[in-house]
Amino acid sequence: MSKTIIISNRLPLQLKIHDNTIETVPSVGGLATGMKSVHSQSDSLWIGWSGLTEEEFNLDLKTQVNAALKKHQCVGVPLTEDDIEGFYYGFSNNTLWPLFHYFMEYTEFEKSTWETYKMVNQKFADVVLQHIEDGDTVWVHDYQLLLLPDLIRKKKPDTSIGFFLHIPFPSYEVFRTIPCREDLLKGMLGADLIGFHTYDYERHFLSAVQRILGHEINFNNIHLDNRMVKVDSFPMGIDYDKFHNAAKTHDQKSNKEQTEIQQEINKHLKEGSNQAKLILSIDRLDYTKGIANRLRAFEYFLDKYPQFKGKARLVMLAVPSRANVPQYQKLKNEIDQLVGRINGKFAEVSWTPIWYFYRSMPFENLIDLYTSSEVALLTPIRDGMNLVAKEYIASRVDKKGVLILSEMTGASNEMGEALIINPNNFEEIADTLKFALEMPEEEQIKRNNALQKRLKRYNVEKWASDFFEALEATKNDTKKYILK
Ligand code: ADQ
Repeated sequence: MSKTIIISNRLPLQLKIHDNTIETVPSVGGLATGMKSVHSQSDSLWIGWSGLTEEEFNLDLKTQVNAALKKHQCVGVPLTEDDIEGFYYGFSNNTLWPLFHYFMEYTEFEKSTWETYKMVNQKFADVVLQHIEDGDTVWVHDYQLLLLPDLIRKKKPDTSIGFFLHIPFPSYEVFRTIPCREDLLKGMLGADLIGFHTYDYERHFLSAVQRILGHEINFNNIHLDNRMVKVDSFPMGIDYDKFHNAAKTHDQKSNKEQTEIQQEINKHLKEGSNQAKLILSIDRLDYTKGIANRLRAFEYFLDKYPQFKGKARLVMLAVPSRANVPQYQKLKNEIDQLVGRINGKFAEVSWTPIWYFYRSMPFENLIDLYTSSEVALLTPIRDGMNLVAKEYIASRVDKKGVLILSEMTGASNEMGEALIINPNNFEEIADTLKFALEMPEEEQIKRNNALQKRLKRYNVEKWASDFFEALEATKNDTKKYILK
């Protein structure tokens, strides 16, 4: 019987070693949730890195690891510390990530990390080829595995292969600067269907293919010598019901059942003179997310509209990420300093303008923050989609709350009822914040009603099933094309 093989850099679970035994914890990230419906089918397999390097476990543990993964229909790709250094921290996060997000000044082109990237993509291919059978369908995810579709195609030419990019695809003028541009495009073109979050990313990719490789393009079909590749946009959704239902039960919790964070928030809301509205910001700590800009814009807002001192508070949550890449360490220091400076400048005895958390939070705490904040302020400089924007809206059971969202996120294309801003325009952010904090409730409800309906309909399951249907259809089109 044919099966589906999902491949991503990381597996949808985390492994922990306790007293020489292995424990598995499922990941809660968007991709893991999104693919759950596909992966839970009895005939699916997920291939990726387990999060533990080869150096981290001995032979005995390795058998345990493989058995634990097998229970979850997963297979690990064995990677060493050097692999992770060159492939993940090096080429993926020092070259592709900044380049694809238009941070050319951060983009390093190093031959050695490119060599490791190629070698690790081959390691993924080797594991896939050990498990693939005729008739299987393969879905490869994201920028760490751009070469994989073609590596599989070369050995298994009849396989149906889909590829989805979770980050932006940059404009041709930016993409052309990378020395290995041809190899990257050829790698992706091993797929039958290539998906992006937005039409813009799709257009950028088609234009790069046309200008760099010279292939003929007909609408969104790329004609290769013996095959056709289809390119399309599939905006990723969230598990709407999970967020909405969690927010519903959250409101019914007794004091005792509440999390520590919720008790703190409640205390703050009850403090007599302290009627500050909460402005929420949540991201991984990443330079693409515009966190420093957001802080500066918030400072400018308090300077321009001093009537909000004591009346508004920024709750900023940053999840530690890629902490051993130098740019991320620099950014962390910059943010620490900015928060300290702004709090020092404006704080009063009963009010601090910014609450800053630098850590990952359990799901219940995210829900606490989503449901307690009157405004969400999301200002990425570039962001493939941005799921936090969608999660915030899904969690607003009473339909109140205002989303301020950067026009540089993929999500802004589908969320026109949000207040859309340019993240580099502090004037606009300050004015929009004032507008949001003063927006009448009826207007908030009207906007969120429309947003919620859309998010519920185009949830993450629909995203995955749309992609699979399109892949199936492409396979049939391709057959016709070959027959002609
Ligand atoms: P990310 O850059 O990781 O994803 P995003 O889409 O916002 O960005 O997803 C972040 C996820 O992490 C959200 O589901 C959120 O709930 C969770 N999260 C955030 N802060 C947290 C915290 N403090 N504790 C726990 N969880 C937290 C990449 C691309 C995006 C694209 C996604 C999916 O960069 O543009 O939307 O993939 O394709």
